[in-house]
Amino acid sequence: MIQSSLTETNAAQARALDLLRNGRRFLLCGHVRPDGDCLGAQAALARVLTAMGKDVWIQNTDAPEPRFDYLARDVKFGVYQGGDLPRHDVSVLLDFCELSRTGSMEPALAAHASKKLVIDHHVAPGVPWWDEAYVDVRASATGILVRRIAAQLGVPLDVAAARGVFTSIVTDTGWFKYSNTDAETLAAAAEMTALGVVPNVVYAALHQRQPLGHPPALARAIERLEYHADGRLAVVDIPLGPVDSGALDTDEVLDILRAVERVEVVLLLREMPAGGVKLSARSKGDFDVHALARQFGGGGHKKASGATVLGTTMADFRARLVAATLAALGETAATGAGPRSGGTNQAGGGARNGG
Ligand SMILES: [Mn+2]
Repeated sequence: MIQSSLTETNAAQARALDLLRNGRRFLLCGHVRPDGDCLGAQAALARVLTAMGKDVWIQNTDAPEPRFDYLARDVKFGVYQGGDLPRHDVSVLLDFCELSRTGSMEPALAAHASKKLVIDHHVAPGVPWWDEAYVDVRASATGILVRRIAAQLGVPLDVAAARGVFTSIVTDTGWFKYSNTDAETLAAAAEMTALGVVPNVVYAALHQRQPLGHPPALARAIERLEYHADGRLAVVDIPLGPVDSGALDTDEVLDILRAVERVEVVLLLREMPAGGVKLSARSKGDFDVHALARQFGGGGHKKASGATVLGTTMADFRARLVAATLAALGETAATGAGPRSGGTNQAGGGARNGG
């Protein structure tokens, strides 16, 4: 089973491999605010293509967070400054498939004559617009797909590529604790370790370099917890201001809320400095947060999805989102009540009301 996913391809994946073999100059693009899977997959694919003698540029709208410095030592993560893109004949989108998620690079990428290749493990919304795609929605991380691609191209991974794949895996599986962790994931992690990745060093780099403000920011975020539907739904909204969300590891907030036995769905909302509200939705059981996020123009996976909603206020979006979630849970929201009152159990003795 593990071997077969490493060697077997479907027709679309075979065409994607041909494009990687035949292309000469590659531009690897990530989504805005690239996460560990996106950056890890970019790093790994950059090393693989470089080993094949290709010219490779990585370019994202946003610079990697400092915790990814250990990846940036081996590959250069370019930041798009506007204007012309590097000369290239294949653009590769890793860990997403919507051109709009490249942020400010979108117009330049859309106008460029390059072939567009998507390497992704998300459920694709809408009509396919790309030239080729290497997609498997069952893969736990995009980095897993890059490992498969390297094997299928016959290119061994070096330790820098292995660090990328390992980073992808641990980011998207929450260090092997989410339901997407499968045998291929663990086999890949073992292989990357054999190639020289030191797991505890990666863990320390990613998770033990928080600023002094992190625990207080975490505490203030958790204080905003509100339960609905007898605790089946946990909601935290973080407005601009009171919580320094720059100092906050939101995955940690989501993990803490999911640890509550009754909680089935967690919704984390953040007011964004540039406007709009960003949603991170997680499910612990059968609840489909992908279907929920789709209602608000987002996407992702069944148990982990997100959306960024522009032109709304936190209160308005939150009310619509909670109502949609309660409906999907088969719960009826209390009528005639604001989002913070009826049908809501205040957490922490109503700590919420003070803020
Ligand atoms: Mn991913």
